[in-house]
Amino acid sequence: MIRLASFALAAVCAAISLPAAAQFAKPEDAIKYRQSALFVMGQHFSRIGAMANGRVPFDAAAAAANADIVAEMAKLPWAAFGAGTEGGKSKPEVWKEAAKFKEHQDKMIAETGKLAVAAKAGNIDALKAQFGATAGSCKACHDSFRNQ
Ligand code: ASC
Repeated sequence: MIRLASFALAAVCAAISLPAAAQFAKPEDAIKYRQSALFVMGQHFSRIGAMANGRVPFDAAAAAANADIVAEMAKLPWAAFGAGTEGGKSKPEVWKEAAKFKEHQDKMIAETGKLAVAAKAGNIDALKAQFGATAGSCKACHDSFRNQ
């Protein structure tokens, strides 16, 4: 039993310390994973956008719940851009300009964190402003790193 438990622990530790690319069985899985994470994030972000743009009535609790999901999802895609996972809509610059790509990731994670804070303030104007700043961080990265 102890031996089984220590084997399981060793396997978990190895999984955590492996390079990100090795966490996906194949490159297509990494591409699907990052596209899925960005899709889910986009769905919840657009629900906030609908409120920010006045297409649906402002609902503070819904905005806060959606913004929390956006902020969590924003952390996920990046581990799936490892070496050997070129493809999808990604431009080669993702791998050629890794430092710049990382700056965009960090900026987007920071903006979505601020969006979650703004959404909890229950103030539509603060939400609108931070929705715009967050969308700007999405767009800036897409302009340089995503094929349309
Ligand atoms: C969205 C969404 C994006 C961004 C981007 C901002 O709602 O899905 O990718 O905003 O369009 O320009």
